Amino acid sequence: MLRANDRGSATVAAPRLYPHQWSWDAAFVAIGLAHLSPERACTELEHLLTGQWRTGMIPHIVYSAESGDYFPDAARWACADLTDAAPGVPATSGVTQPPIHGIAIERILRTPGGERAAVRDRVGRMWPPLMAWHRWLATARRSPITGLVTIVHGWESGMDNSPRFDEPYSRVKVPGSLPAYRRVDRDHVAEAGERPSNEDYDRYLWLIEELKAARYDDAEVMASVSFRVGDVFMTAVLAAASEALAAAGTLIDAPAADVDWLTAQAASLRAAVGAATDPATGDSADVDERTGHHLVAASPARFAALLCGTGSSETETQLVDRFLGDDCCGHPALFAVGPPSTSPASPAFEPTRYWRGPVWPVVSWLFWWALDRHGHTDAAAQLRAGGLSYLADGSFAEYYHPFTGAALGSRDQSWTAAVTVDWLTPT
Ligand code: 9WN
Repeated sequence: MLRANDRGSATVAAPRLYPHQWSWDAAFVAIGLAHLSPERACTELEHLLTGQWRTGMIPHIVYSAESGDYFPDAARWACADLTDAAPGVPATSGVTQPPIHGIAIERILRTPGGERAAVRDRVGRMWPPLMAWHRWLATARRSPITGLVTIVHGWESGMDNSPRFDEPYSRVKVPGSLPAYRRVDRDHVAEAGERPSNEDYDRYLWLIEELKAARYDDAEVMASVSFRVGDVFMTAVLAAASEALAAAGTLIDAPAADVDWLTAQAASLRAAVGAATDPATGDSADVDERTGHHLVAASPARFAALLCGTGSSETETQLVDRFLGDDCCGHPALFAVGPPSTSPASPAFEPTRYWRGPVWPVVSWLFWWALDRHGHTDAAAQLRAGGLSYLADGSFAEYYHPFTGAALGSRDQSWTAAVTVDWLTPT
């Protein structure tokens, strides 16, 4: 399936619904491809980097000139028309996505074949752009108040319509001047209840207009866009990826100053996640940077501290128990162990709607990876077994019904296939 979605040097996120390259999808795809060919895994990330902005931002979509059937298309973003920071070719979107790439880079190097000189050389050539990416996140996007990575669009979180963002989105007012658009996504997912609502989409599209008005200038965007959230999940992912990239750096003899900077960043990001975590419950909360409100939501982002580690084995063991408990992966009605995108115990839970209930295999994979890395091997084994139960139907769906295990959303989703390859390959 991954080969069927391969367009030569990039893999489409899904053949019908997502016919372009997405940023965090590409990182997961590279993790899967590494088992088939570490060189092809490098190609995937190199292609993504052709879309990198001069600022260092890796955009969330790198558009392919051949397949246009996705909205918003490149013309709607108009990035290269509005800023010199964006490349003209390939065309890209104007927002970013979770920085999983450092994790992919370390895994490529540690997968059999990753030690080959040709692979190390290619990672070495990607090193400066990857450093620029991490430095951009650290400078343009870290809140001086909370230390969290700030997102300016729900799409940046990767969990677009999660209840995490209900409150900040309620403050995004869509004027009548929103340019008309047609939802192409609904051509590919017949069930309206599996996708975000039309009201959500109006807000998504209005935020693009605000970003365009700011000409995608980082400082102007921070000052003017009406959605700004300190994202605790993204912050924890960046901490974990910074640490993984530092480890990769030592494998390829990258400059020591870069490795030290990444290690220090990881520590400071972990501290920011710690500061956003309630010591009584262990829940981490996003922060609405416009109001200072802590946004407590029953999504797996609550367990962000598990992704980057807490630094205390006692706290972490308690948090693992809660993560595997009734309110998350171990809810008694679940088809198999896995973090539902919203807890069934929450009033916001909708079992089939996108990030408001279904289980997403890539999220299970990410927590599995982190738990395994931090020595919680039994918990990790439960997540892997549960994840594979959802995947056993062979549809490689985008997400799954948490109670029945039925495939939902897009089919033949590349990142779903990629994590399956990774889970099934003996190490
Ligand atoms: C918008 C590609 C992407 C994922 C996101 C997921 C979904 C896009 C959409 O698909 O988002 O970026 O059109 O709904 O939410 O996490 O990267 O698979």
